Amino acid sequence: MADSDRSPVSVIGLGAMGRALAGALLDRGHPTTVWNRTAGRAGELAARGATVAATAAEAVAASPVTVICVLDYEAVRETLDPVAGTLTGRTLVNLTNGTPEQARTTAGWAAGHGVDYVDGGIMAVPPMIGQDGALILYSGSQEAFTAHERTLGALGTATYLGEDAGRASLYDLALLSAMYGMFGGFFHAVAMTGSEKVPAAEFTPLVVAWLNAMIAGLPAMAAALDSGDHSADDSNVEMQAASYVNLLDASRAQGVSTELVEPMGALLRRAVAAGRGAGAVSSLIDLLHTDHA
Ligand code: FVH
Repeated sequence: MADSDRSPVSVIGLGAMGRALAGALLDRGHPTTVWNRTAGRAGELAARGATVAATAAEAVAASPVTVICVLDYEAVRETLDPVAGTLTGRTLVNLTNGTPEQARTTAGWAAGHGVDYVDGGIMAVPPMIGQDGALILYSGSQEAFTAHERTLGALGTATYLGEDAGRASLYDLALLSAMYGMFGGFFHAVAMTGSEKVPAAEFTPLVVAWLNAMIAGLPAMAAALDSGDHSADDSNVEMQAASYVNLLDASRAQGVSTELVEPMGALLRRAVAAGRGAGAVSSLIDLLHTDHA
């Protein structure tokens, strides 16, 4: 069926994210069929016009495209293995968080059953779904993505990353690692100032301003990473390794655990020991690459 503003869609998984996805589809006028392992989670969606399927097979049969968003890939396979025959000839969009390897394996499983497969990574929290600010990364079958692009646009800004089904999940997890790094730094910073009773709300505007200033430097750092030229810099690794010791010592003295910030200190020390002290901090990434598992 050609994609239109009102193509029917089925949504499997009605956790916080699945409910938001189904809600966004209903908002755009898509006939939406929903199913969840545990009954009773579709009440509000049903009141808004969703059809509640009695089984996963019934949900899959109701639409040319099924979106699944459950806890993990084990739950995906547990749910979809028994309905693979019903999925044949239809499109499966899997927005469950997982690894690139899991995405590629699932793409292989889908191909084996004649299912068009698109994997995805949601860079948004449930209240953002349906808005342009919700970035959703997709990879896998280009034909299927293009066929359903308008429908997927109901969920957020759809960005297609290529035929490799694992690519969306690689980007998703990489972006999450950047987010967790930021959270870790923020938590540690607030713990330090909190050790002297500074309210987090008072200190946080400074954190935001400082991080924004540092974020502005990321494109230049990316250029250094791509070119491999880590020479031109005013803040070399040796200087940063020396001042990092103060960060660790002060944290301990303030009664703050250093568990979130130790790894960067260790990497700086390793870089100095490897003779990289004169280079820019972007050179640290060279030390992170290990062979693929
Ligand atoms: N919520 C968020 O902020 C993030 C944003 C980015 C994307 N993630 C990923 O989305 C997936 C679903 O997350 P969620 O927030 O909907 O999670 P829950 O509210 O905990 O709901 C989990 C649903 O998964 C179903 N489920 C769990 N195990 C199974 C299974 N073995 N078979 C079938 N379904 C299963 C569960 O069903 P039930 O417990 O109600 O029966 C919920 O529908 C996830 O990958 C996030 O990383 C969300």
